[in-house]
Amino acid sequence: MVDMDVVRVSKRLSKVLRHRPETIGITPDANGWVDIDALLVALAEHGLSLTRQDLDEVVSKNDKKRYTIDESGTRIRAAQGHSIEVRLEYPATRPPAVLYHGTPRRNIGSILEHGLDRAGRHAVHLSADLETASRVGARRGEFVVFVIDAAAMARDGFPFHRSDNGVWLTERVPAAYLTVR
Ligand code: HQG
Repeated sequence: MVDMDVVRVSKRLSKVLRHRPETIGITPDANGWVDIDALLVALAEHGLSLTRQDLDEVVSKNDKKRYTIDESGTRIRAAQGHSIEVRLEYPATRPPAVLYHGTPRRNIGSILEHGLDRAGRHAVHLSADLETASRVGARRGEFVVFVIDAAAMARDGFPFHRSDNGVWLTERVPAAYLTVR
């Protein structure tokens, strides 16, 4: 597959596995998994014909490793980023002392006042390194990076989870644990 198609297919997968599975008539299970054979049939019925090999290529070439195929090789899900209700069931994991979150500059005031909330996704997404957080922020233009005192949050009992693709997830970040970098 050419790179452009890999990106195009990935965007479609993101839509159906994270946000709108009903657009191709599939229903992920409670943990977000979808049977791969059924997914390929549903995609083909909705205008995207793909072989299993194509799918494996999209998954392995994906720049952020957005999709996970289970150990049996029969099911796929998005590693994070869902807006559909999902239980990802990553184990609670002790975070690094500091985590980062990049966001458009216009959000500063609101975030300093209210903290970070999930905003429609199933969790707040945090990055272990500044570069990744900057890239996330830069998607929407001028941005700032918040530094999160994850050690203090963990100490205060906030659970953290690390997704299969290395994104740190937590339910919310109260303003007290945030500073602008
Ligand atoms: C903001 C992409 C005002 C928050 C990225 C963010 C990431 C607030 C936006 C992944 C707020 C939600 C997730 C508050 C949060 N006031 N704004 N109180 N609390 N926000 O896209 O973290 O390519 O749902 O700062 O690379 O930007 O899709 O989250 O700007 O990894 O795989 O509300 O999505 O990955 O936006 O991005 P998003 P995000 P993919």
